[in-house]
Amino acid sequence: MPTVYLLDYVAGNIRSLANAIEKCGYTVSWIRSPEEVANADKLILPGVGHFGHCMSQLASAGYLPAINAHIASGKPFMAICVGIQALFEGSVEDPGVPGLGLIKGNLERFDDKDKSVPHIGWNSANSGSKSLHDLHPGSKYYYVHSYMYPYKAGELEAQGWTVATGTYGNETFVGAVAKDNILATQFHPEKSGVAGLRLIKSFLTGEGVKSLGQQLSGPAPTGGLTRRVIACLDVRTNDQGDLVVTKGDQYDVREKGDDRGVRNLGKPVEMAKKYYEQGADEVTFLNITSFRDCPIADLPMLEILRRTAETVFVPLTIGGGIRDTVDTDGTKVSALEIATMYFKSGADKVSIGSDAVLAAEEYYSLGRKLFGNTAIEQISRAYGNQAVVVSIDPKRVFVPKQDATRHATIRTAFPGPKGEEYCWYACTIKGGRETRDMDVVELVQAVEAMGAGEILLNCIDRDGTNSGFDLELINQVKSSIRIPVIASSGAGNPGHFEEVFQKTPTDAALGAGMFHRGEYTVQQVKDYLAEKGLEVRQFEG
Ligand code: 1PR
Repeated sequence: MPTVYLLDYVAGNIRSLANAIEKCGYTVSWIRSPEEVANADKLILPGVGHFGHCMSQLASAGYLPAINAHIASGKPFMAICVGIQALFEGSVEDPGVPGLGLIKGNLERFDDKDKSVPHIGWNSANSGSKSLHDLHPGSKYYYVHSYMYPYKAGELEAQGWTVATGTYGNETFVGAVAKDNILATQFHPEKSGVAGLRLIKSFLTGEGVKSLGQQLSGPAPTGGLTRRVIACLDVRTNDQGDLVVTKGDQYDVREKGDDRGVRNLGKPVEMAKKYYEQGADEVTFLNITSFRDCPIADLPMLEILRRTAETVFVPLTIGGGIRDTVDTDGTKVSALEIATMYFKSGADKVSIGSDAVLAAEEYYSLGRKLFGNTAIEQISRAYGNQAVVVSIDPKRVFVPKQDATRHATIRTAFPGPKGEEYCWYACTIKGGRETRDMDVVELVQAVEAMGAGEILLNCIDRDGTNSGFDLELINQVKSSIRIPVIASSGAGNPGHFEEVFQKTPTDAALGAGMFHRGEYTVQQVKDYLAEKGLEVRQFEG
């Protein structure tokens, strides 16, 4: 099999890229020193995290002259995500740190006045009438970034680049560029399903370069960011010791009969693949009992992730047990080390639950000061804030008057048992077993300050009820922060997805039980949303 060389210079999920390359019929060889770059024919520069971190890692390890020499030799070169950013002169993310300067210009941050930042999800890479490798203007690609190069018609073209763009809110940005032997994408082709694999293959075979200038086929071009539909698998060990997908009713995952066994809805790897093939935009695994076990001992979970990443080419999130802990042999293990194990096994994001609440309590008790020592800060510093999700398990608390509590209340359209017209949402830990004196607004604002990139907003009252998402909760949280929110809990039919996208500004919506029980497929939800005029990614087989 022909070989592709991948630069192994940063932490992050590069396993998925290797899996995607192998899926295209190539072997991956890792480059671990600048001297080895000269051996490479086809070279790929993956990128995660900060622009400055990426450039300083490359510079201090002595890679920059070797990369420049590879590009100048005319051998194929591909750069991904922060990799494309490295081609520019610099970035406002880390002013003063120079890029490679192959493209004139400096990266800017998305404006978050009217939209969530980071920009996370499936968006276009539209090269107009020009063919850029095998990009299709009607396909969608997975982006996750806060910084971008704003597109100005004709500017990069005048430097000889073919450009594909995406649009987010009222900003049009550079999604991909190509020139001679160089292809660079702001999106992650290895996480962009079949459309992304097609692009990787086109780069590897060189056919894409030949097709430059040809007329394109495929779906017609459409608008910007799509509505993300996520399938979530709650995973735990059952009484027989097997890791199974389960699903609770208001977090109770045991059967209602006498034996009260753990509800077993299937095998995690197979179910994740099924949802990928139905068109899920992301798959999330929540290891729901790892708060009480040491996740280091949870090697089967790592194996599940590894096997899933071999066949599922959309983003994978893993949650459960991400906190500083002590291994079974007494060794201290940091949350960052646990997250690293997950990233190396194929996770793109980690999701933190209980530990985030405890960290937020400390943040407020210390007068809203941060010392860089929380799991959220450490993981986002190393892997970028887009890699850190905070999963929240709130419960409604009714109060008779708006000022009956110090917490952030809302007037509810669904009064409480004693006719209470106000409520607030209390945060819980340990899978809802313990309620804390902290409301959701306090929590999301604290974790946003710590560097979390996204909120997974569950709701214990709605979980497993099939009664629809808690729109009041979602609106309250969305109005408190700038980072994206995934609405979760209560989805029972495709109409609930339409409702949450129409009646709240949520960035994504997640379903579990209705998919696991086979009542609806992800495809049916997306078809329904498309019928109602909402932009979705159409699955390409
Ligand atoms: O606290 O960092 O160890 O993380 C534990 C994680 O496990 C948290 O993300 C927490 O939400 C989750 N978790 C803990 N216990 C349960 C449980 O169900 N007993 N599951 C649990 C949370 C919520 C969603 C669910 C949606 C949609 N499950 O994942 O999929 O509510 O369900 P639906 O569409 O069927 O209504 P830590």
